Amino acid sequence: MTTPALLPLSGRRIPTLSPGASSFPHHRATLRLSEKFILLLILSAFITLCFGAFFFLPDNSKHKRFDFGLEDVLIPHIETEKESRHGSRQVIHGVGAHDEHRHREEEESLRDKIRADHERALQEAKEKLRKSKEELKAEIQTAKAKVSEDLKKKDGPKPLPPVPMPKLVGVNDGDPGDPDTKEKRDKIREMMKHAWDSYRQYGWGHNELKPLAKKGHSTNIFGNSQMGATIVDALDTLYIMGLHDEFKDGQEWIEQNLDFSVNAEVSVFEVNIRFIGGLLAAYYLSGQEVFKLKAVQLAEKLLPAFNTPTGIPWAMVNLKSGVGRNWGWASGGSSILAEFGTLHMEFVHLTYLTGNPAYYQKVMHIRKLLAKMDRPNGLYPNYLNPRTGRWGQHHTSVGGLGDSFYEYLLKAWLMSDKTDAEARKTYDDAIEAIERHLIRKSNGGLTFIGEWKNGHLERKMGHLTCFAGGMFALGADGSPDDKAGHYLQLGAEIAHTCHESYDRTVLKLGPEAFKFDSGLEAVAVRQNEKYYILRPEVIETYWYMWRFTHDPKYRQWGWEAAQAIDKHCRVSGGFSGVKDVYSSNPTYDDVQQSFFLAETLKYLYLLFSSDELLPLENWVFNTEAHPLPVLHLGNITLPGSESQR
Ligand code: DMJ
Repeated sequence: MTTPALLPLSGRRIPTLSPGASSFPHHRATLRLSEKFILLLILSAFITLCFGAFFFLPDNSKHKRFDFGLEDVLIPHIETEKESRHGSRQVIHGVGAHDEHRHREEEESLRDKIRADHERALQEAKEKLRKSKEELKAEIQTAKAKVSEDLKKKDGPKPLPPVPMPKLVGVNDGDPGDPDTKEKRDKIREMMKHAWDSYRQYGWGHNELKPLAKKGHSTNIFGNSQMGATIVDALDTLYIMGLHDEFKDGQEWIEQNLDFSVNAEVSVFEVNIRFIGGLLAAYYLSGQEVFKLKAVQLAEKLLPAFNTPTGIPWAMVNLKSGVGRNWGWASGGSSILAEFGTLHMEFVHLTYLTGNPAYYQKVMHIRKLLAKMDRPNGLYPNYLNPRTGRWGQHHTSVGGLGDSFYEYLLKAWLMSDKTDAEARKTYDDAIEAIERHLIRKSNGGLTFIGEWKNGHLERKMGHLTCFAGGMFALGADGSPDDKAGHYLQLGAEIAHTCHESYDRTVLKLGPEAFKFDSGLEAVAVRQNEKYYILRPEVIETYWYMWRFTHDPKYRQWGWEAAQAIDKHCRVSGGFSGVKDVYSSNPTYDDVQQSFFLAETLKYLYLLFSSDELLPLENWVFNTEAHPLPVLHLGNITLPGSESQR
């Protein structure tokens, strides 16, 4: 197994992997499929060779072909060649010394070509031999799926069917009214301008920006692609802030440059939440068709990731070949709960917009499979093996690796206009188990959510986990046994704890993870947990709490965070993460994360806007803060849903 180099990216920990590393046992019996595949390859190499020999080997055969009466086809070609070389129409009769020399050269180059073809075929066969059984299987499955897809597409891409646009309420200015709040909101818009303009100037088209080096940046979640992640992620924030020129600029780039036929291995989860979510939100807000089309084109490229024995998707997929695989560090090559469990919102919208049942069916299949599985203590482990359908290590987290799975259960219910009762029930049951096993109060009275590891509770909470305060508040209404007040209170307690994690630092910015152990409360202990990378979760919770309570402290806390970001993370080339929030002289990590524009600045802007802007009764924010409208499906049946079959 490879050792993960854990990079602080988004919700997930992304390792550096040695490609092809596999812990798969190569038993004789299990190799049958790949043996067949290899035999097939060798056979095809041999056929290529014969084919080459037949067509390219040399003069005798050519002369014979003249005798067979193909002159009509070939001679005019030779004449034309002659004509162009010598400027006269001569037919070749007889072979002079010069011609003989030329023939020998041609023969020589044909032989070289055949040799090269042969070597290439052998090389390909060798490469196949190096692949694991799992990779070969995935390739075969993908190739099969591609053939059937191509057959279906024979008569070209079909235009998307027109569907009724969901009711779009609250796409307005959201003027907060009072001048002080308005001033704060203007400041947030100015920060967005600075982040965008810097990216526009130094990183345009790259996924992200290095604000100190003033050049483009990309992480391995986007493979080696240049897919303009920041543009796509930022679009809806630009739109709601009224930055229309910037929005247009982004739209133009997308129209002209965003191409998914790239040989890049990307994270299915990240591409879904940032790109598909971002494009869908931009489509709904602006009504521009291009965003919908691009979202659908991209979604098609993700579908091969679901070609696994269980239908639980791979974590990564190559956009060109469709070959998928998992991170080696993820409990023996498992898929990750927060990744395969964070597709539902976008995929339901894709089926709604395209009429293609595949998206809906894929995510419902995941839900059904999970429903059938045993859960230790009612908890969902973070890892699931897509080959065996069994849980990996029994680690449970409401932070990284688990977080947005729970979020999407609740949001599936909200997005269905509260008709998806199954999603709501699954959410309620999961939260009940989380409360019982993971939520505790520290000696100092701070409520925290720990992590379940190796049979005990680790008293540590991640910055990522802080989103849960907002989730509890959002789920309060509709909770069983009339526990709405309880969940709103729980949301408030988590918001308070997370604010403490900011307040107990020098920079007034929160660390990546903080402990509740041996007298230490809400502070990071390990050096590699002291960084802040422009993450949104704490501000996200302030915003939800503000919407549900209108307690002014949430605006105050949000403003403290905004000021701290502007003071400590702003540089001339954009905004950067910092490596130690407990140091008065921190160093920068030199990355302007795309989620800073998609989420952190959007939540801040909404915090200082009126509730009329994107009301929560009509919009559900995906985990990357891209707003998607509630689908009033009461009288619409999604293709592929139970009632259709
Ligand atoms: C974002 O990409 C999403 O919010 C994701 O769900 C987890 N975290 C990052 C930002 O921290």
